[in-house]
Amino acid sequence: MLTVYTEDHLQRNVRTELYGGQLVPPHECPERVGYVLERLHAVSLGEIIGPARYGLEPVLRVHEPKFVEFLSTAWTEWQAAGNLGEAIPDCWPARRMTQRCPSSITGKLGYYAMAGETSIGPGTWEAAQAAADVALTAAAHLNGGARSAFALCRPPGHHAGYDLYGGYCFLNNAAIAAQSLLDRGAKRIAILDVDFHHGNGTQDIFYHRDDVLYVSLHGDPAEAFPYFSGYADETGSGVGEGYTLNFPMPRATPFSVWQQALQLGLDRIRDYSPDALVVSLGVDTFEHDPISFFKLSSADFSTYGRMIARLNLPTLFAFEGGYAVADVGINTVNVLTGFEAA
Ligand code: OKP
Ligand code: ZN
Repeated sequence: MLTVYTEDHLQRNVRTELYGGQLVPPHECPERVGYVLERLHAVSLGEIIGPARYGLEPVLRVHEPKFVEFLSTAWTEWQAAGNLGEAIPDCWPARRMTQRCPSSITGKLGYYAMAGETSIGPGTWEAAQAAADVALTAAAHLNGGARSAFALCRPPGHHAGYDLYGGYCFLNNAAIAAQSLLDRGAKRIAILDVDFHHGNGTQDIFYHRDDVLYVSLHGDPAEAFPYFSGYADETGSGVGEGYTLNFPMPRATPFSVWQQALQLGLDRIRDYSPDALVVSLGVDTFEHDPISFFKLSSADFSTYGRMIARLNLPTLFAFEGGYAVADVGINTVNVLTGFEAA
Protein backbone atom coordinates (compact mmCIF):
# COMPACT_ATOMS: atom_id res chain seq x y z
CA MET A 1 0.00 0.00 0.00
CA LEU A 2 1.22 3.47 -0.92
CA THR A 3 1.59 6.04 1.89
CA VAL A 4 1.43 9.80 1.35
CA TYR A 5 3.34 11.85 3.90
CA THR A 6 5.10 15.20 4.34
CA GLU A 7 7.24 16.55 7.16
CA ASP A 8 5.27 19.81 6.83
CA HIS A 9 3.07 18.43 9.65
CA LEU A 10 5.96 19.41 11.98
CA GLN A 11 4.87 23.03 11.53
CA ARG A 12 1.96 22.25 13.84
CA ASN A 13 3.80 22.14 17.12
CA VAL A 14 1.82 24.17 19.64
CA ARG A 15 2.80 24.15 23.29
CA THR A 16 -0.66 24.17 24.83
CA GLU A 17 -3.91 22.23 25.06
CA LEU A 18 -6.61 23.32 27.51
CA TYR A 19 -7.13 20.10 29.48
CA GLY A 20 -8.38 19.49 33.01
CA GLY A 21 -8.30 23.20 33.77
CA GLN A 22 -4.62 23.47 32.80
CA LEU A 23 -2.62 24.35 29.70
CA VAL A 24 -0.71 21.12 29.08
CA PRO A 25 1.47 19.74 26.23
CA PRO A 26 -0.97 18.62 23.50
CA HIS A 27 -2.06 14.98 23.20
CA GLU A 28 -2.09 15.56 19.43
CA CYS A 29 1.71 15.90 19.10
CA PRO A 30 4.16 15.51 16.16
CA GLU A 31 5.71 12.36 17.70
CA ARG A 32 2.52 10.43 16.88
CA VAL A 33 3.39 10.46 13.21
CA GLY A 34 7.01 9.51 13.90
CA TYR A 35 5.82 6.26 15.47
CA VAL A 36 3.62 5.50 12.47
CA LEU A 37 6.50 6.11 10.04
CA GLU A 38 8.78 3.87 12.09
CA ARG A 39 6.23 1.06 11.94
CA LEU A 40 5.56 1.56 8.20
CA HIS A 41 9.27 1.02 7.60
CA ALA A 42 9.42 -1.95 9.98
CA VAL A 43 6.74 -3.88 8.06
CA SER A 44 7.75 -2.52 4.60
CA LEU A 45 4.17 -1.54 3.84
CA GLY A 46 5.19 0.10 0.57
CA GLU A 47 6.38 3.28 -1.07
CA ILE A 48 6.09 6.60 0.80
CA ILE A 49 5.62 9.67 -1.42
CA GLY A 50 5.16 13.39 -0.79
CA PRO A 51 1.95 15.25 -1.62
CA ALA A 52 1.20 17.39 -4.66
CA ARG A 53 -0.10 20.90 -3.97
CA TYR A 54 -3.76 21.42 -4.77
CA GLY A 55 -4.34 24.93 -3.40
CA LEU A 56 -7.62 26.07 -1.89
CA GLU A 57 -10.07 24.99 -4.59
CA PRO A 58 -10.68 21.42 -3.31
CA VAL A 59 -10.74 22.72 0.29
CA LEU A 60 -13.46 25.22 -0.61
CA ARG A 61 -15.62 22.39 -1.98
CA VAL A 62 -16.41 21.41 1.64
CA HIS A 63 -15.46 24.44 3.80
CA GLU A 64 -16.89 27.97 3.93
CA PRO A 65 -14.67 30.61 2.27
CA LYS A 66 -14.70 33.02 5.24
CA PHE A 67 -13.81 30.14 7.60
CA VAL A 68 -10.80 29.21 5.44
CA GLU A 69 -9.77 32.88 5.34
CA PHE A 70 -10.06 33.00 9.14
CA LEU A 71 -7.84 29.92 9.57
CA SER A 72 -5.20 31.31 7.22
CA THR A 73 -4.93 34.63 9.11
CA ALA A 74 -5.85 33.72 12.71
CA TRP A 75 -2.32 33.43 14.14
CA THR A 76 -1.14 36.69 12.54
CA GLU A 77 -4.22 38.55 13.74
CA TRP A 78 -3.93 37.09 17.25
CA GLN A 79 -0.31 38.22 17.52
CA ALA A 80 -1.03 41.64 16.02
CA ALA A 81 -3.68 42.14 18.73
CA GLY A 82 -0.90 41.87 21.34
CA ASN A 83 -1.79 38.47 22.82
CA LEU A 84 1.11 36.72 24.51
CA GLY A 85 0.04 33.05 24.43
CA GLU A 86 -1.33 30.76 21.72
CA ALA A 87 -4.74 31.56 20.19
CA ILE A 88 -7.68 30.05 22.09
CA PRO A 89 -11.33 31.17 22.26
CA ASP A 90 -13.00 32.27 25.47
CA CYS A 91 -16.52 33.29 24.38
CA TRP A 92 -19.05 31.44 22.21
CA PRO A 93 -22.34 32.22 20.42
CA ALA A 94 -24.46 30.22 22.87
CA ARG A 95 -28.24 29.69 22.91
CA ARG A 96 -30.31 32.82 22.10
CA MET A 97 -27.21 34.93 21.30
CA THR A 98 -26.56 36.39 17.84
CA GLN A 99 -24.74 34.26 15.27
CA ARG A 100 -23.03 37.23 13.56
CA CYS A 101 -19.27 36.87 13.07
CA PRO A 102 -17.35 39.55 15.01
CA SER A 103 -14.39 41.49 13.56
CA SER A 104 -12.27 40.98 16.72
CA ILE A 105 -9.91 38.00 16.47
CA THR A 106 -10.95 36.73 19.93
CA GLY A 107 -14.58 36.96 18.83
CA LYS A 108 -13.81 35.14 15.58
CA LEU A 109 -12.10 32.30 17.47
CA GLY A 110 -15.30 31.75 19.48
CA TYR A 111 -17.44 32.05 16.35
CA TYR A 112 -15.53 29.36 14.43
CA ALA A 113 -14.49 27.02 17.30
CA MET A 114 -16.61 23.98 18.22
CA ALA A 115 -14.34 23.35 21.26
CA GLY A 116 -11.75 25.25 23.26
CA GLU A 117 -8.87 22.81 23.73
CA THR A 118 -7.28 23.41 20.33
CA SER A 119 -4.68 26.20 20.35
CA ILE A 120 -3.67 27.89 17.10
CA GLY A 121 0.02 28.78 16.75
CA PRO A 122 2.59 29.66 14.07
CA GLY A 123 2.52 27.06 11.29
CA THR A 124 -0.88 25.63 12.23
CA TRP A 125 -2.44 26.77 8.96
CA GLU A 126 0.50 25.58 6.86
CA ALA A 127 0.35 22.12 8.45
CA ALA A 128 -3.43 21.89 8.04
CA GLN A 129 -3.13 22.76 4.35
CA ALA A 130 -0.35 20.18 3.91
CA ALA A 131 -2.56 17.51 5.55
CA ALA A 132 -5.34 18.28 3.05
CA ASP A 133 -2.80 17.94 0.22
CA VAL A 134 -1.74 14.55 1.63
CA ALA A 135 -5.37 13.36 1.58
CA LEU A 136 -5.94 14.74 -1.93
CA THR A 137 -2.79 13.02 -3.23
CA ALA A 138 -3.99 9.70 -1.79
CA ALA A 139 -7.38 10.29 -3.47
CA ALA A 140 -5.67 10.93 -6.81
CA HIS A 141 -3.85 7.61 -6.38
CA LEU A 142 -7.21 5.79 -6.01
CA ASN A 143 -8.43 7.63 -9.09
CA GLY A 144 -5.42 6.23 -10.91
CA GLY A 145 -6.76 2.73 -10.19
CA ALA A 146 -5.02 1.75 -6.95
CA ARG A 147 -6.87 -0.54 -4.53
CA SER A 148 -5.78 1.42 -1.47
CA ALA A 149 -3.74 4.33 -0.15
CA PHE A 150 -2.78 5.62 3.29
CA ALA A 151 -2.90 9.39 3.87
CA LEU A 152 -0.68 10.00 6.91
CA CYS A 153 -2.42 13.30 7.69
CA ARG A 154 -1.62 15.53 10.63
CA PRO A 155 -3.33 17.54 12.07
CA PRO A 156 -6.41 15.28 11.96
CA GLY A 157 -9.67 16.41 10.38
CA HIS A 158 -12.93 14.71 11.34
CA HIS A 159 -14.09 17.32 13.90
CA ALA A 160 -13.68 20.15 11.36
CA GLY A 161 -17.08 21.07 9.91
CA TYR A 162 -18.19 23.35 7.09
CA ASP A 163 -17.25 26.40 9.16
CA LEU A 164 -15.97 24.91 12.43
CA TYR A 165 -12.56 23.92 13.84
CA GLY A 166 -11.68 22.24 17.15
CA GLY A 167 -11.00 18.80 18.62
CA TYR A 168 -7.43 19.14 17.23
CA CYS A 169 -8.86 19.55 13.68
CA PHE A 170 -8.84 22.47 11.20
CA LEU A 171 -9.54 21.13 7.70
CA ASN A 172 -11.51 17.90 7.22
CA ASN A 173 -8.98 15.78 5.33
CA ALA A 174 -11.34 12.81 4.85
CA ALA A 175 -14.21 15.00 3.63
CA ILE A 176 -11.92 16.89 1.24
CA ALA A 177 -10.69 13.56 -0.18
CA ALA A 178 -14.24 12.18 -0.48
CA GLN A 179 -15.44 15.30 -2.29
CA SER A 180 -12.46 15.18 -4.67
CA LEU A 181 -13.33 11.56 -5.56
CA LEU A 182 -16.87 12.71 -6.40
CA ASP A 183 -15.54 15.64 -8.41
CA ARG A 184 -13.35 13.25 -10.40
CA GLY A 185 -16.25 11.04 -11.41
CA ALA A 186 -17.37 8.88 -8.48
CA LYS A 187 -21.15 8.74 -7.96
CA ARG A 188 -21.23 7.59 -4.32
CA ILE A 189 -18.59 7.57 -1.56
CA ALA A 190 -18.85 5.91 1.85
CA ILE A 191 -16.93 7.25 4.84
CA LEU A 192 -16.30 4.83 7.72
CA ASP A 193 -15.12 6.62 10.87
CA VAL A 194 -13.50 4.21 13.34
CA ASP A 195 -11.85 6.91 15.49
CA PHE A 196 -13.05 6.73 19.13
CA HIS A 197 -14.66 10.18 18.80
CA HIS A 198 -17.68 11.02 16.70
CA GLY A 199 -16.68 12.85 13.52
CA ASN A 200 -19.10 15.70 13.97
CA GLY A 201 -17.35 17.68 11.22
CA THR A 202 -17.71 14.96 8.59
CA GLN A 203 -21.33 14.41 9.60
CA ASP A 204 -21.96 18.17 9.38
CA ILE A 205 -20.49 18.49 5.89
CA PHE A 206 -22.50 15.63 4.37
CA TYR A 207 -25.61 15.53 6.62
CA HIS A 208 -28.02 16.78 3.95
CA ARG A 209 -26.57 14.74 1.07
CA ASP A 210 -27.16 11.24 -0.32
CA ASP A 211 -23.95 11.00 -2.40
CA VAL A 212 -21.83 10.43 0.74
CA LEU A 213 -22.79 7.80 3.32
CA TYR A 214 -21.27 8.54 6.74
CA VAL A 215 -20.95 5.64 9.22
CA SER A 216 -19.33 6.22 12.64
CA LEU A 217 -18.52 4.06 15.69
CA HIS A 218 -17.72 6.14 18.77
CA GLY A 219 -18.01 6.83 22.47
CA ASP A 220 -21.56 7.79 23.52
CA PRO A 221 -21.76 11.60 23.27
CA ALA A 222 -23.55 11.68 26.62
CA GLU A 223 -20.15 10.74 28.08
CA ALA A 224 -17.56 11.58 25.45
CA PHE A 225 -16.23 14.43 23.30
CA PRO A 226 -17.67 16.05 21.16
CA TYR A 227 -20.71 15.73 23.48
CA PHE A 228 -23.13 17.57 21.15
CA SER A 229 -23.08 15.24 18.14
CA GLY A 230 -23.18 11.51 17.43
CA TYR A 231 -26.45 10.12 18.83
CA ALA A 232 -28.07 7.18 17.03
CA ASP A 233 -31.11 9.28 16.10
CA GLU A 234 -28.96 11.64 14.00
CA THR A 235 -29.64 9.98 10.64
CA GLY A 236 -29.40 12.80 8.07
CA SER A 237 -31.81 15.43 6.77
CA GLY A 238 -33.75 16.06 3.55
CA VAL A 239 -32.41 13.88 0.73
CA GLY A 240 -29.64 12.92 3.20
CA GLU A 241 -32.12 11.13 5.49
CA GLY A 242 -30.77 7.61 6.05
CA TYR A 243 -27.23 8.44 4.85
CA THR A 244 -25.76 9.09 8.31
CA LEU A 245 -25.41 6.06 10.60
CA ASN A 246 -24.11 6.47 14.16
CA PHE A 247 -23.14 3.72 16.62
CA PRO A 248 -22.55 5.35 20.03
CA MET A 249 -21.17 2.87 22.58
CA PRO A 250 -20.64 2.93 26.35
CA ARG A 251 -17.57 2.93 28.59
CA ALA A 252 -15.37 -0.17 28.49
CA THR A 253 -16.87 -1.44 25.22
CA PRO A 254 -14.86 -4.58 24.32
CA PHE A 255 -13.84 -5.57 20.78
CA SER A 256 -16.50 -8.32 20.67
CA VAL A 257 -19.23 -5.64 20.90
CA TRP A 258 -17.43 -2.98 18.80
CA GLN A 259 -16.92 -5.59 16.06
CA GLN A 260 -20.68 -6.27 15.86
CA ALA A 261 -21.35 -2.58 15.29
CA LEU A 262 -18.60 -2.52 12.68
CA GLN A 263 -20.21 -5.44 10.84
CA LEU A 264 -23.58 -3.62 10.78
CA GLY A 265 -21.82 -0.53 9.43
CA LEU A 266 -20.01 -2.58 6.78
CA ASP A 267 -23.32 -4.23 5.77
CA ARG A 268 -24.88 -0.77 5.28
CA ILE A 269 -21.88 0.34 3.22
CA ARG A 270 -22.16 -2.77 1.03
CA ASP A 271 -25.89 -2.07 0.45
CA TYR A 272 -25.04 1.51 -0.54
CA SER A 273 -22.71 0.19 -3.24
CA PRO A 274 -20.23 3.08 -3.23
CA ASP A 275 -17.48 3.61 -5.79
CA ALA A 276 -14.88 3.98 -3.01
CA LEU A 277 -14.45 3.95 0.75
CA VAL A 278 -12.71 6.58 2.89
CA VAL A 279 -11.75 5.36 6.37
CA SER A 280 -11.21 7.96 9.10
CA LEU A 281 -8.54 5.90 10.85
CA GLY A 282 -8.17 6.93 14.47
CA VAL A 283 -6.69 4.36 16.85
CA ASP A 284 -7.86 5.97 20.10
CA THR A 285 -10.20 2.97 20.55
CA PHE A 286 -7.08 1.28 22.02
CA GLU A 287 -7.42 -0.06 25.58
CA HIS A 288 -4.58 2.15 26.85
CA ASP A 289 -5.59 5.41 25.15
CA PRO A 290 -5.31 8.20 27.74
CA ILE A 291 -8.42 10.19 26.69
CA SER A 292 -10.82 7.46 25.48
CA PHE A 293 -12.72 4.49 26.92
CA PHE A 294 -12.95 1.52 24.56
CA LYS A 295 -10.99 -1.70 25.07
CA LEU A 296 -9.43 -2.76 21.75
CA SER A 297 -6.10 -4.61 21.87
CA SER A 298 -3.33 -4.18 19.29
CA ALA A 299 -4.29 -7.51 17.67
CA ASP A 300 -7.91 -6.33 17.29
CA PHE A 301 -6.75 -3.61 14.89
CA SER A 302 -5.44 -6.30 12.49
CA THR A 303 -8.74 -8.19 12.76
CA TYR A 304 -10.85 -5.20 11.80
CA GLY A 305 -8.46 -4.25 8.96
CA ARG A 306 -9.30 -7.65 7.47
CA MET A 307 -13.03 -7.03 7.96
CA ILE A 308 -12.84 -3.71 6.08
CA ALA A 309 -10.95 -5.38 3.23
CA ARG A 310 -13.82 -7.83 2.67
CA LEU A 311 -15.89 -4.97 1.23
CA ASN A 312 -13.51 -5.19 -1.70
CA LEU A 313 -13.68 -1.44 -2.38
CA PRO A 314 -10.99 1.04 -3.41
CA THR A 315 -10.06 2.32 0.07
CA LEU A 316 -8.39 5.49 1.29
CA PHE A 317 -7.23 5.46 4.92
CA ALA A 318 -6.93 8.97 6.42
CA PHE A 319 -5.07 9.16 9.73
CA GLU A 320 -7.05 10.73 12.60
CA GLY A 321 -6.63 10.27 16.38
CA GLY A 322 -4.76 7.97 18.78
CA TYR A 323 -2.92 9.27 21.83
CA ALA A 324 -1.22 6.27 23.46
CA VAL A 325 1.67 7.72 21.51
CA ALA A 326 4.18 4.84 21.61
CA ASP A 327 1.49 2.36 20.42
CA VAL A 328 -0.06 4.55 17.73
CA GLY A 329 2.32 3.19 15.08
CA ILE A 330 1.67 -0.48 15.82
CA ASN A 331 -2.10 -0.06 16.03
CA THR A 332 -2.43 2.06 12.89
CA VAL A 333 -0.19 -0.13 10.76
CA ASN A 334 -1.93 -3.28 12.09
CA VAL A 335 -5.13 -2.05 10.42
CA LEU A 336 -3.28 -1.52 7.14
CA THR A 337 -1.47 -4.88 7.17
CA GLY A 338 -4.71 -6.62 8.22
CA PHE A 339 -6.40 -5.00 5.21
CA GLU A 340 -3.62 -6.13 2.89
CA ALA A 341 -3.57 -9.69 4.24
CA ALA A 342 -7.27 -10.28 3.57
C1 OKP B 1 -9.66 14.32 18.40
B1 OKP B 1 -9.80 13.05 17.56
C2 OKP B 1 -11.24 14.41 26.95
C3 OKP B 1 -11.08 15.74 26.25
C4 OKP B 1 -11.12 15.57 24.77
C5 OKP B 1 -10.66 16.72 22.65
C6 OKP B 1 -10.47 15.40 22.01
C7 OKP B 1 -10.27 15.53 20.52
C8 OKP B 1 -10.08 14.20 19.82
N1 OKP B 1 -11.43 14.55 28.35
N2 OKP B 1 -10.72 16.74 24.07
O1 OKP B 1 -11.11 12.61 17.35
O2 OKP B 1 -9.02 11.94 18.03
ZN1 ZN C 1 -10.49 10.64 18.35
